[in-house]
Amino acid sequence: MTYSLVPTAESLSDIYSEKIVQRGVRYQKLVEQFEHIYGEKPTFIARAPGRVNIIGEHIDYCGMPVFPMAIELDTLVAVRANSSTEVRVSNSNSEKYPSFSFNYSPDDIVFIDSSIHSWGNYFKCGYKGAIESANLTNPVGMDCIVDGHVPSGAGLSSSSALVSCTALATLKANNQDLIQEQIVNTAVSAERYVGVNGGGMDQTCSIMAKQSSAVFIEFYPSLRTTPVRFPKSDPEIAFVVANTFVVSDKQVTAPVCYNLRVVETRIASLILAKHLGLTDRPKISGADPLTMKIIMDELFSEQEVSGENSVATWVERLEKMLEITQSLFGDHPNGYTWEECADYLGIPVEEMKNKVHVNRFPVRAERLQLLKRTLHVYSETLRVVRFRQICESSDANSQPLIELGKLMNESQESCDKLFECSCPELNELCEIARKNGATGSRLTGAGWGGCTISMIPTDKADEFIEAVKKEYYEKKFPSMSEEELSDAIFSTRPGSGAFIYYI
Ligand code: NG1
Ligand code: MG
Repeated sequence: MTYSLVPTAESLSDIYSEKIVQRGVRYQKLVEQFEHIYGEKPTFIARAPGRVNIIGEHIDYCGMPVFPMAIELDTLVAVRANSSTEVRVSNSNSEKYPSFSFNYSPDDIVFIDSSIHSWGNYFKCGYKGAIESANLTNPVGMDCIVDGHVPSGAGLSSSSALVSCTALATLKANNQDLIQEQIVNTAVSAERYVGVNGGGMDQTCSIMAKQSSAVFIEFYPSLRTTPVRFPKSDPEIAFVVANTFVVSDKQVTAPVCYNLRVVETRIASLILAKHLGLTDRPKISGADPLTMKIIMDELFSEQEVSGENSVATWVERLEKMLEITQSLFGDHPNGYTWEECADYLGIPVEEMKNKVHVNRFPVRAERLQLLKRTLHVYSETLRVVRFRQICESSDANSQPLIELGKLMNESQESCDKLFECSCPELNELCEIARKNGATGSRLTGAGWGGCTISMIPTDKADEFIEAVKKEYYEKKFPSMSEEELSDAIFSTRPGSGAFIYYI
């Protein structure tokens, strides 16, 4: 399937339905602003949404499936090709996000200084990724205005919305029709230019999500997305996002947080492969990166299974991996030194570091917590698979709000205790949410700050929001305005994926 460069029927109905007034005004305003700055109308507006992860945290880069949904908040990039080689970029909020411009040059195709934290880096990532993946040697110049409505630093993937949107816009401006998967891959590797060794969940969700559904995303052996609807329940299921206002800047903390977690899971995978005698298998020796999903698939590759993707198969394999993890790493509850890991692998520390790309994504740590991280990855995957199963089962006696909520709570516990990516404020907000009727509440996105997502019966959502405002926000931020509060905590439903809107 080629990526639809005109709005799909779904996105069209999305534009022209209840949201028409609101969206119409926003698009119109952006067009006028564009004309004011550049003297002509844009030719199209690319749009990509933020996302919230419902369950499956920090396992995308381990090759494991995740379960996010696109949110209705999105980023727009209005574009017109110009006749120069210059790319000029403004922002609708120019006070906070100053304009910049750059020139395409074949030798130095857009320099991104990841040590400087600037919004423009995300635009440049998307641009650079698009130029490289389409092999463009003579790209058109572009005039652009960015209009972002996804709150930043909150775990809602404002960054990936911008990177995906810019990649899409750049490809479109250069008349490139790539298939959806290529656009996803472009956006995923593009975002790594800011120095975070991210997985592919956010960009995949932003580009491929379908209206009214969450997305079950599988990464290995190949990218596959399955739209999944939340189960009917009485009362219906609602989701509320709440921001802790602990700003976790992944790019700044990467060496001791995000990138370190990636390295810990990669080293654990190398050791697992050796322990299980799999190192000579071509799929293992040739894998870069070697992930926990590859290990699991290889270990069971010779086993006869009834259905590769049946829930029973997933559960059986994951439970076995949890047992192996416990017996392999269980006698080191406080972690390993770099030397201990390298000794086990029989290679020098430097060689091991190179294998897990510490040179490109530097990390700092005395000890590597292989037991805790691996237990999290395999158990979180089990929760993702069960979550999907509950969504898709039509058992009239089930209580999806309770069962799904329980999995979300277990995920939070694991993120906190095993993956250590929560923080006191996230834990507090989850507690407050549960006390006030959420059946499940957990951090969403990378963590260490940012937002929680809570599952709540629809008929309790308003009451719930009021209670959390009182118990969290009024205590911590007494001077917060009503408007700020409505950005801090809001209910959300699955929105549609990226599209291009022609002017
Ligand atoms: P955030 O920090 O919320 O954008 C990150 C990664 C995801 C995933 C989650 C944790 C990027 C672009 N995103 O999300 O791939 O690993 O953390 O589940 O790096
Ligand atoms: Mg992000």
